[in-house]
Amino acid sequence: MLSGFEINNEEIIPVCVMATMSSGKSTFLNAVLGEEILPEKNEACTARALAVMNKPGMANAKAYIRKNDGKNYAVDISYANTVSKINSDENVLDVLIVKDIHTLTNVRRMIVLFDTPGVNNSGDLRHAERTKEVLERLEKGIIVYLLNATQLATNDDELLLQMVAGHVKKHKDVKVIFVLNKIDMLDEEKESIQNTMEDASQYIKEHEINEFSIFPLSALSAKVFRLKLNGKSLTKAEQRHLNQCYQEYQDESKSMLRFVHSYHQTGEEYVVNNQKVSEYALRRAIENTGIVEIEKEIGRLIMSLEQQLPKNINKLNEYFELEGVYSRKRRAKNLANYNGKINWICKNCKQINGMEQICLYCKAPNIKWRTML
Ligand SMILES: Nc1nc2c(ncn2[C@@H]2O[C@H](COP(=O)(O)OP(=O)(O)OP(=O)(O)O)[C@@H](O)[C@H]2O)c(=O)[nH]1
Ligand SMILES: [Mg+2]
Repeated sequence: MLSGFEINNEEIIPVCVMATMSSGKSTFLNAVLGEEILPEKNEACTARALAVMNKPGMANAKAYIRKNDGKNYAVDISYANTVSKINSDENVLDVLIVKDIHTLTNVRRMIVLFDTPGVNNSGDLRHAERTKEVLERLEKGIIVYLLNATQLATNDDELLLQMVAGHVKKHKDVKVIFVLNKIDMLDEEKESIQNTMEDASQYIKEHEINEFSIFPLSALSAKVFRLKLNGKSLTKAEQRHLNQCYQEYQDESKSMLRFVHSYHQTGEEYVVNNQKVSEYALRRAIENTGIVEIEKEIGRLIMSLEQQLPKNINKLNEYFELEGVYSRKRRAKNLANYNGKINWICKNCKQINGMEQICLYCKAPNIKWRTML
C-alpha cells in the first residue's frame, strides 16, 4: 500500500477509513490526529487515498509525495491548506504524511491511517476506483466503515458496503469496525439514537456481516474538543459548534458511551450509598478517577518497547525538499520541480501547473511557460 515509498505491507498495520462522500472520514481522522491535517468540506473533497503514519517522536507532521516524474519529494505542511493542494494536484501519485499520533499506539508494526475518497457514483468515478484499489491491496488490517446517521442505506452506501463485505469475507485478517457518524444531527425527538443504531445494525446484517461492533459518534464534536485541548485555532463555524455542543456533552445523558457494548457487559445494577447505579454509571466513575488513562499509558509504553521500524523509514529523510510548490513560498522557482518541457503557469496566482491548462488551485486559465533547465 506504500510500496511507492519502499515500505512493505508486512511492516505496517493499515487502518482504512471508508464511507460514501461527505460522511465525515477526514473529520474523524483529524479528530484522531488532534489537528486539522486532512482536507474536509461539505462537497466531494478527498481526491486520493492519503496515508498518515504514526511515528512516535516526530514533533511536526511532514508529507512525502511521489510525483508522476517518478521521483519522491518531502514537503513542509506547516502552511495552511498545503495538504489540500497536494490532494488536488493531478501530478501527485501517492501521499504519505508522517506524524506522532498521540492517541494511537503502534505494536511491532507502525499504524498507517488511510483517508480514502468518498464513493459517489453520480460524481467523480475515479474516487470509487481509488477506494477499490485501496481495498484490493488490503490483506491484513482494519477498516473503519463510517455510516452517515442522517442518510443510512443510500444507493452509494449499499454498493460500498457490498464491496467491503465481500472483501472482509475473503480476508480473515481484515477486521471491520462500524461508526455511526453525525449522531449530533439526529433530531432525537423524531429518531432516537437507539433506533438509528438498530436500523444501522440491521442494514449491516443484511450484508451477511454478523460479528461486528458499532459505535455512535459525532466526529465534528470530537474534533473541535481535541483542537481546543491541543491549543489549535478553530474557524468561526468550529467555534460555534464547540460553544453549542460543549454543554450537551457535560450532560451524561448525551454520552455516547451509553451505547457502547463494552460498557454494558453484564447489564448488572449495583448499590452504592443505598441507591441503584448502572454498570455504565460505575464504569464512568472509574474513568473519572483517571485510572483508565494510566492503564492506557502503561500499555502505550509496553507497546513502544515492542515496536519495529520499517527497514526503509530513514530513506524518507533523504528525499529532496520540495519547497514552495504548495505553500506561500511557492513563487520561489524550484527547478527540481520541473522537467524542462513546456509547462503551464497560472497568470493569476503564478502556480506552476505542469501540463494542466486550467490552474489547479485558483481555476484561472494558465499561460505557457518554459523552464530553463
Ligand atoms: N454535524 C456534523 N457534521 C459533520 C460530522 N462529521 C463531519 N461533518 C461535516 O461533514 C462535512 C464533510 O466532512 P468530511 O470530513 O470532509 O467528509 P469526508 O467523508 O472526508 O468527505 P469526502 O472526502 O469528500 O468523501 C464537513 O462539513 C464536516 O464538518 C459530524 O459528526 N457532525
Ligand atoms: Mg475526506
